[in-house]
Amino acid sequence: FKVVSIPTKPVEGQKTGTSGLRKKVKVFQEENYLANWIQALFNSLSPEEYKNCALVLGGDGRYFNIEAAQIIIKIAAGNGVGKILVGRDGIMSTPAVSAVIRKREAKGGFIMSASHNPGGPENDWGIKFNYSSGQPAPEYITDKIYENTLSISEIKMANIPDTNLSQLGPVEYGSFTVEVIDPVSDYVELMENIFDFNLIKTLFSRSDFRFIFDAMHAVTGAYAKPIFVDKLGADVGCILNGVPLQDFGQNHPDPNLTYAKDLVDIMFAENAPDVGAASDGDGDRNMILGKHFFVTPSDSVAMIAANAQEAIPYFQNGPKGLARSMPTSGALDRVAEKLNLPFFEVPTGWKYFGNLMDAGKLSICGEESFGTGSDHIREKDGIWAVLAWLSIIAYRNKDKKEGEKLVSVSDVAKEHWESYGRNFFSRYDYEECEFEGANNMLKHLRDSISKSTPGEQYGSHILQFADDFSYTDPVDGCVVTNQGIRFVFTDGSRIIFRLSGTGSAGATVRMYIEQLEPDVSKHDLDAQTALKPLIDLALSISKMKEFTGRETPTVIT
Ligand code: VG1
Ligand code: CO
Repeated sequence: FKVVSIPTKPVEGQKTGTSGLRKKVKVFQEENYLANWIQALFNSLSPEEYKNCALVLGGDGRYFNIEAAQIIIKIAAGNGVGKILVGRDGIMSTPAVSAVIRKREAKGGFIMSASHNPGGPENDWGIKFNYSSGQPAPEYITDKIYENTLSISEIKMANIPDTNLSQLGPVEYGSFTVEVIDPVSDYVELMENIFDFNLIKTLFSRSDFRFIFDAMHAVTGAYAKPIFVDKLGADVGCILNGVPLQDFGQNHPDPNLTYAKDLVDIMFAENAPDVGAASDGDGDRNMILGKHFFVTPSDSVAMIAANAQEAIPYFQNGPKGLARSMPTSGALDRVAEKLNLPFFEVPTGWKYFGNLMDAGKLSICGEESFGTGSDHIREKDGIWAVLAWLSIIAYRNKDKKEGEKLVSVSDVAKEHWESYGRNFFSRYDYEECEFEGANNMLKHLRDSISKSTPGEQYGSHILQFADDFSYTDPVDGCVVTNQGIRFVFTDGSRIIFRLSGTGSAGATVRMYIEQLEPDVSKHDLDAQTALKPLIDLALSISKMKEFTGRETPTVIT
């Protein structure tokens, strides 16, 4: 095949955020917009990182993925890539891409997804690049890509025909091969090696246990039936919204109390199932519900960590270390302390966990934003988290006879709070605010932290310190700054503010509130009630309303 050189000019604004480049579909459809970024990426890697090597390509099934896949394949061929392993119909979840990169020793992979952002012609599209151990590209690579987007002048594209993405198997063009692979099988095999599938199968076979999974018309629709139904024997009716759609059925494919409303209604109805779960657009997030019970993600990772060794074969020698993102609650810290494990607090975004895992310092980690995972891959993993909870419930009930009362999700959670205390947690999102107001609010907060002094009284709390979080990677020494403004109090409560790095319009302000409650008699309080005074304090410290003009948040979790 021939390589055609296409002249091009730089376009503004191609800097990646917390997780890849996300814009409206219409922006990506502008001439050379995607092609420029992909070429800039190749310009940022050294030739040995891609020439004659394999790269993986997958996506969450959203609108524009099929066109985008063809562009990416041709530019990869034009730059001398040896092989592209692409998921059938362009489908592959984020965790599965990470798994396939690792298993097939590819040098990296592309994920066509804007994750939990809505899809369709009027909504969002996105692209992420993952590196050779399957982790999101580190900042020095994404910075380089951005620099190269500012000076790009040429796109190298192979003049090969469009690939039939529905036809499994390899197609060769001289030195370049594009192979359409089953997006599910490598991933399922990995899950079977991590969990005791027979244990979960026994739970599913009980007449007194019911499970429900909401794929939100997103990518886990492709994984749910092969895993929950075909392998584990669940009833096929347990899968809601199981067909991936280009517009996710016009919903936000975001598994939280606001956007996974169908599932929440079912789980809080009178005759609710025992375990309910959902995953997001690209399959890396998860929400776990018990009957009439919501497991807040910060608790979920702590509870998985506390139960992992006994319930999950992969962790039979105990986890090596635990980690969470900075705004995630301190529930996990207490587990690390009790199990005497190394513990790390990293900035928001999964890319910071990878180095710790590669260095053998970290096994289980999570984020408050419905992300949970382990070192089996280098991404957060929605289905993994669901299987982890199913394993815990299955293990706790393995000796229970039919009809005997089962240990429920809420029993596991309440027992956990009893021994560790409960970290009440809530996040308020103010989506699509004006940039100016949001930035001024952050400026005001930076100003307040510089004037604050430890020991000061804030409501009923005493300030331990206030800062703008920065992180030094203990493995490679890289430093990142300005990762979120935090007010940390002596009683373990925290108030945190940061701006989102994943939106495609305006500025999204996130406010995180946490308070530790050791008193068991208060554990049954609703989080919003328990946190009310601290929330009011946070709103007044930040002058939220004054700066953003918002009376109420758009999403509360
Ligand atoms: C959000 C979450 C963050 C998560 C990121 C990507 O980022 O807060 O914890 O890692 O999304 O998740 P931000 O910058 O908007 O707060 V996903 O499922 O979009 O890959
Ligand atoms: Co996601």
